Amino acid sequence: MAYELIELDTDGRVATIRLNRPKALNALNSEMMGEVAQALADLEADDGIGCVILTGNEKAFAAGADIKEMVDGDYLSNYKHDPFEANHCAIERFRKPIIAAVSGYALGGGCEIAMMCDFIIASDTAKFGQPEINLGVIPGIGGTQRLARAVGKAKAMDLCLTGRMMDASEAEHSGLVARVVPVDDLMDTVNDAAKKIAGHSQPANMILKEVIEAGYEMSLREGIRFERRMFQSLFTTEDQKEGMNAFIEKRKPHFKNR
Ligand code: CO8
Repeated sequence: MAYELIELDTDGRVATIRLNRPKALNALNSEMMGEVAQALADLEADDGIGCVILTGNEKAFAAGADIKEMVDGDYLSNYKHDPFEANHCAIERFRKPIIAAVSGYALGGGCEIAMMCDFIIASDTAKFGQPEINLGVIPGIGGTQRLARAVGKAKAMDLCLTGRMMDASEAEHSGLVARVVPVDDLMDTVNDAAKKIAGHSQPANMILKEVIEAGYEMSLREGIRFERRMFQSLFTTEDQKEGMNAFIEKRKPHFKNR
């Protein structure tokens, strides 16, 4: 499928979705997020893809939801058609590993979609924030919830109530970001991580993601029990036999993703 506002590239088992509205700092409009949702649906169905990277450009991952598209919105049409739910939430529903590669601005909805990914690798030029309060609104696609879980209540309150930006170093120290690398190394670093992930057993990757995510909605005891059941379930896969036998035979595993 031809896309207008994103670029989709594949390299072996890794696919990269690049948000591509540079003049608007990749502001998230419905068309672009519809394309992201479509691309993710195709990549999820494609057994040849094991990991996805979501990125922007050097100046902006995304500077938020498109304010010009939102300005005339009204409650009833937002409620009835919920333009945010279907498209943006395709990222949080995506079942294969997805990494956000963030350089420049990740603000408002941009920060929120980065947080929907499994983890964020940022360049040292990245800036994160939830500045919606400056527009008379609040985060609307999970920012208040995911940010508080990632960085704790105090910093989430600080960021959301003041609308200030947080640099890459503060984001890493507060737990929002997994790694920070020099801007010129960002895509190589993320590609290396994505290739490594895509080379693992796909059922194990998907179950791992599901178990960690589920833990946020469960007690510790329930989470541990769920982890144990899912660990046991992986002994139904050929990949478990291959992975363990490869270790014993001192060779690299060749996972068949089943
Ligand atoms: N929406 C629409 N256009 C934008 C946005 C945006 N969020 N951000 C930047 N742009 C446009 C500007 O209007 C400008 O366009 P033009 O050249 O036509 O005037 C162009 O991008 C470049 O922007 P600036 O000239 O402002 O660039 P600067 O380098 O001076 O400033 C900033 C960069 C600081 C990032 C600044 O652009 C800015 O503050 N942007 C808005 C950030 C913001 O408030 N984001 C939150 C938006 S609300 C939100 O995300 C709600 C999420 C919940 C709902 C999810 C639904 C999708």
